[in-house]
This record gives sequence, C-alpha cells and structure tokens, in this order.
Amino acid sequence: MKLIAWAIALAAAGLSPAAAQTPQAAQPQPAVTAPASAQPQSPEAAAASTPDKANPPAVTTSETGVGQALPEAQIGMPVKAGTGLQEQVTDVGRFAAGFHNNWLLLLCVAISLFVLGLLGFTMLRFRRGANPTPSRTSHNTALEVVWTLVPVLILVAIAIPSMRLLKTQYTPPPADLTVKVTGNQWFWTYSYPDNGGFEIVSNQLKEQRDVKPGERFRTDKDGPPMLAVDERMVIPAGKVVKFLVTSNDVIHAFWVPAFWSKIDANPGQVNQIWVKVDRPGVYFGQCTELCGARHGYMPTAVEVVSPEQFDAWIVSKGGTPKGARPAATPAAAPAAAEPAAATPAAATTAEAQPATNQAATAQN
Ligand SMILES: [Cu+2]
Repeated sequence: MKLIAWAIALAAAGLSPAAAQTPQAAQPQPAVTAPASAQPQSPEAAAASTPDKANPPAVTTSETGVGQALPEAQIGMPVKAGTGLQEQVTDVGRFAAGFHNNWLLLLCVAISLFVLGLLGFTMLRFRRGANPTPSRTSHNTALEVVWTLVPVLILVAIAIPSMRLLKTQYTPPPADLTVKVTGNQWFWTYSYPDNGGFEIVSNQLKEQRDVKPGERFRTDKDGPPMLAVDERMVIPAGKVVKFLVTSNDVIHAFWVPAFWSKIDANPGQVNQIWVKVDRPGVYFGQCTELCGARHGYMPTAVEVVSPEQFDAWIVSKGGTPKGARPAATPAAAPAAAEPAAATPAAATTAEAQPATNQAATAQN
C-alpha cells in the first residue's frame, strides 16, 4: 500500500508543473524603455525630482533607457507558490521546456499509471482468496520480447530529442557579442572584451533593514529580494551572446533559469554557453554550485535591451560599441571608464598593471 501511495504522490507531483505553466504565460511583459517615473522627460523634470543620493537607481541612465524598473511580477523571476520551469525566452529553452513538459512528464505519468494499474490488478486478481492454486508458468516468449522491446523504444524516443537538445545547446552559432563571466566569493563580475574590455562588478542588494544609513538598499524596482543586484549584466536582444564562464576562487555555476543553459564556473578553466534572447526584460538567476558561506547571496541579473540601447549603455560605461573605432588608444580607453585611474597615484601603477582584465588574460 505504501508503494501505491508513493506512486500516487509522485504522479500528482509530476502533473502539477504543466498546470502551473499556464498562468505565467499570461503575465504582462514590461516595455523596453523605463517608465516615466524612472526616466525624467525633461531637464526641468529631472531637476524637480530630488535625486535620492542615499539610494541611486540601478544603472542610472535616462539617456540609454537601461536600468529599467520592474513591475510587480514578470517572467525571468520566481513567482509565489510557483512550480515547474520558468517561461523560456530562448529557442533552446523553449525546445527543452517543451520536451520536458509535453513529452518526458507525460511519459513519466503514463508509465507510473501503467505500473500502478498493473500492481493493483495483480494484487486483486491473484490474491490467495481469488486464486488458490497459482500458475507454475515460468516463461512466455511473446511477453518477454514485448517487455524488452517496449522499454528500448521508449528510450530511443527519449534519446533522439535529447541528442538534438545537447547538440543545439553546445554548438554555438557565431557570436555577435562575448561576455566574460567570472564567479567570485560571493559576487559576479562581467567584462566585455568586444567593447574595450571594461568590467562591471555585480553585488546583491541588501534590504533596507540590513544597511547602514546612507548605503544603497534594494527597492522593488531593482527586483525581488535576494535576487536584485546593484549592477546588472546588460546584453542586446535578438543577438547571439556567448558567455565565457570562469572563476577567481572556487567552483561556482552560472545560471539564468529563463535562458535554460547552466554551466560551471571553474577556476583556471573557461567554459562556454550561448544565448539568444528574443524578449527584452530583466532575468534573474543565482549561483548554483555550493561555493561557501554566502553561496545563497550571489544572484545574477541580466537585463536584455534593444541593440541601440545596448550600444548607448556601452558608451555610458566608457566602452566602444562593436564596429565603432575606439575613441582613444586601448590603454587610455579604460582610464575613462575608471575615474580613479586618472589620479597621479594610480597613474604611476597603470604602466605596471595590465590596463584591463582582457589585457591581463592575454598577458597570462
Ligand atoms: Cu557561487
């Protein structure tokens, strides 16, 4: 009986994700540009609204439109009491989620119900009361062929789409943009080697109760608790983005559930995944490899914007949009991105130190 109860519980648990997928899809998508409240329309309006110095907005670029405020709930983040996979925003993710929801899950349920039915039937039909003299049959060739062949066919039917998924997931098309993702205890850094090699450091935003007066804290516009960060990775929509993933210390893992692909960030090794996100928005993830005491506090937030907004954001960070000629010499370009390097003390060390992470990687 215990077995039957387990089988029913498993079947019920297996059924719920598919049902839970539907309401998510109905949720509204935010517009690409930030709402008027987050984006002052005129200089007068900007001056009228006193900027909150203690808590500046995420990416602070009314010109670029990057750093969009978030509505209450959207795709790319967990939903309350949600089950199942997040709605996918890449082709690979949609294929994989469809494979899981519409094929593997149904197959699991069908096999579970079949075995459960067979068990029930056997227990009732062949119990001692109803079947006092048991059959002494020990072989049945037809039955043995069937119970070998059917599982083989089932496995083949699972293997073919699995191989297809693996192939698309790990055969990246030529990349439009490369972002180097580095795991650190306990934050992520993202650098843009195609755009001058500047780097952004992304830390989790603390709650208001956890910060000292004057420090920045999370608001609902930044994202949900535990997942919002001070600096989001920004990538363009509709472009093939290659992530080169590595680590500075221990093994981390980079994962944004709505993009599907997940990969380990290993020290001394570069792993690669790719995404092509077709829908602008902000997508959240977390480090998914137990990496130490604050493992649970190193979220990932990726903001997907239009290519034009992306170029504007690159410029606002002191980088060079792809195809544009660098405004200054490679050594001077990062200095513009980091005002601290302009001070005389920093300038003396600038010669000895590699100017960018990209340069440092090349040197090693
Ligand atoms: Cu980690």
